Amino acid sequence: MAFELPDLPYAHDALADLGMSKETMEYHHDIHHKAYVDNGNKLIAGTEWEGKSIEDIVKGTYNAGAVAQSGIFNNASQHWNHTQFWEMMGPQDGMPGEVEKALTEAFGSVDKFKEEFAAAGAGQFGSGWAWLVKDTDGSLKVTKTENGVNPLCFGQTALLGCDVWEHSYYIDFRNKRPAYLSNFLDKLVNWENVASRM
Ligand code: MN3
Repeated sequence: MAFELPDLPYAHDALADLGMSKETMEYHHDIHHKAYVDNGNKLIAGTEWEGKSIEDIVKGTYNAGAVAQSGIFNNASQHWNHTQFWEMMGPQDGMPGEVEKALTEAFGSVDKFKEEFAAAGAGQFGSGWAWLVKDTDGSLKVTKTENGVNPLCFGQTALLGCDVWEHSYYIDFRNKRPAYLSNFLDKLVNWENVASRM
């Protein structure tokens, strides 16, 4: 099935008061994400990947250790990443007890989790993502990945992801990636969605 750009799960200006402006959403969703969808569809047409699920395409085209991943991988993974990212944000009602408990058990406290996640995102050199994942042994871990690489590549479940490509924060935070990350963790995360992924 061809890739399709999903609608945002909220209005373009829904997160503006929380630190992600309408302008960022218009560029990030309507232009950047759409480009991954369109380019992915062009590259996949006529190949063995046509008609395959996006998860199969991401896992099947990931080439561990490759400096530059294939065009199909890059576009498919970024389409998947952004689809998750939109769902992982939203006006929030606080953190469900089960998430607080799991983070406290794994990291010592919610604040310690946030410190580790923010450090991973700030420490990713160049473009990439910071993640909270459920690893193959069931444990929760914070990871960072370059470019479009994501937890699917390692058999992990993505519980939370933050896009640290400059296009995600430059309009609202300019070069201040750490400020973007702390705002993301404190105001933008839809913890109900994180709970549903656990
Ligand atoms: Mn992005």
